[in-house]
Amino acid sequence: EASAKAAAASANNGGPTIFDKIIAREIPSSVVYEDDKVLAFRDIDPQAPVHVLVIPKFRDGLTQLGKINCILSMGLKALFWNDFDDIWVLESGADGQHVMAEARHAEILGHLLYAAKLVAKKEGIADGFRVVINSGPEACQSVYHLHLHILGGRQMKWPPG
Ligand code: DGP
Repeated sequence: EASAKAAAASANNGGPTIFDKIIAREIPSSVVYEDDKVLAFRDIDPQAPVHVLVIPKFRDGLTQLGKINCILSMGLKALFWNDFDDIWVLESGADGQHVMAEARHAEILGHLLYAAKLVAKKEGIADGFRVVINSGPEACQSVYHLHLHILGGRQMKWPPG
């Protein structure tokens, strides 16, 4: 457990993550759902028959073309939401440890949960599924780019480990 915690802590260097490469299609993933704000893809290390991650696409690690596409798809909203780096604090705060949502993130946070439901429906698990956010080393977060885990297709237990 200590080593899992250490690995999780050292994973957080505040820089771009593997998920940036997934968004940019620099590394392949099995995409389940995508829209202008979020991307959902299968976890590489599934903990249930269905294990999908949903992540926000807006962040500094986007390619230039990705950023232009974001601005085009968001339209005027992008002008008010003018700093793509803002989303960074969703993934890794100044102290590098916590999800630090602020009021302006409410829309994307809500959209992530909405997308989670769409994924659950698409995957045939809408009758019973779990949504998890691991936040910080004590939760063994290993990738510091905000992501929702959607787990289902088996009987879940509580409490989680
Ligand atoms: P967390 O512990 O909450 O930070 O979960 C990160 C998840 O990301 C973990 O379940 C494994 C998954 N993951 C890590 N690298 C990759 C990758 O390259 N591709 C995919 N599809 N999933 C990955």
